[in-house]
Amino acid sequence: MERTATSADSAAPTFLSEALAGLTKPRKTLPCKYFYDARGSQLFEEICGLDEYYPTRTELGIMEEHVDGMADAVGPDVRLVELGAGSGRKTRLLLDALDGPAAYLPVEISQAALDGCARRLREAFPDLEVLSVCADYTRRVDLPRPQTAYEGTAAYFPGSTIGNFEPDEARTFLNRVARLVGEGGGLLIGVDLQKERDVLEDAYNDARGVTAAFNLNLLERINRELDGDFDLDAFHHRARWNPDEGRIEMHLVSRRPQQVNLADEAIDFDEGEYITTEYSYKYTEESFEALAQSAGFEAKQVWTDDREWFSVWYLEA
Ligand code: AVI
Repeated sequence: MERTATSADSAAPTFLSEALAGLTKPRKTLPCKYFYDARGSQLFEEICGLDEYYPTRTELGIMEEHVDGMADAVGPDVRLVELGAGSGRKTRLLLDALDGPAAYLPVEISQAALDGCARRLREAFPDLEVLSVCADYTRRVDLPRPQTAYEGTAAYFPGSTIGNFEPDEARTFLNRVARLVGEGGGLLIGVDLQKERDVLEDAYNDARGVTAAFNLNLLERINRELDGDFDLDAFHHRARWNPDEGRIEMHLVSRRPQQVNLADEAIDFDEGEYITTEYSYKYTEESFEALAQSAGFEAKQVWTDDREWFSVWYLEA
C-alpha cells in the first residue's frame, strides 16, 4: 500500500535567491543542499563506494553487527519516519530487524527520489504500509496517520547528514525532530567521528576526482538552471580539515581574477578567493551527546566500529 502526502511551503527560499545571497556575501558561500540534482545524486552514490570514503561502509558495518540491538531500542509497532528517502541497504536492514513496524514514512523533498524509494520498499516489504511525505525535513513537517495502529514514533537519520548542519542549525533541527517524534519517541542517527587528518582529508579528496566533480557540479547546476556563466575550468575543488572547528571544509577556489554573471548581479572573484560549499562536522562522543541533550534528547545507546570512526546513536525525546 502506498500513499503520498505533500507538505508544501510557499515561503521557502529558491535556488536563485539562496545562490545570490551566498555569492554576494563578503565570504562567498553556496548551500550544500543544492548538490543533489540528478547528476549530483549520482556522483554522491559514486562517492559512497569510493575506497577513501569510509563513512558509508563503516556505518553499514555497524548496522550489520548491531541491528538487532537497534531494533530492540526502537521497539515494536512504531511509526518509522526516515528523514531523506532511504531505500538502500541500511533501511532494509533496519526494517527487517524491526520485524513489522506499523508503517514506514520516508520524508523527502524530491518527488522522484521519494517515488523510487517507495517502489523499491514496496517490492521488498509487500505488507508494509508505506506513507511517502514530500517535504523539506529541515522545516516543519506534518506527518500523516497510518491506517495501521502504532505505538509511538521513531525517526531514522543515517549517513551523518547531521554533520552538514552548523552546530546551531543541528540543535534546531534535532529539537524539531524531538518534537516530531514526541515525548518517549526516538531517533536512530548516524554520526561521523573525529579522527586523523589524513583519513578525513583523503575521504574528501579522492584520487579519482569524484568529490571534485561533485563539488563543481554545483556551478554547472547554476549555469544550467539559473543561466549563470561560471567557467568551470576557472575553479578548483579543495577540502581541508579544520581542527579548531572540528569540520571538513569544501571550497571552490578561483584560479584567477574573474567576473561571473548571475541574474542581474556581476560577482567578482580575486585569484585564490573561494566559495565555501559544504561543512562536514565530525563529532566526539562527548560533543555529540552534549548536542543531543541541548536539543531535548537523552542518549540511550551508542554503537561504534572497532576503530571508532563512526557512531550510530539511539536518542530518546
Ligand atoms: C551527505 N554528507 C553526509 C556527505 C558528507 O560526508 O558530508 C556529503 C559529502 N560531501 C563530500 N563527500 C560527501
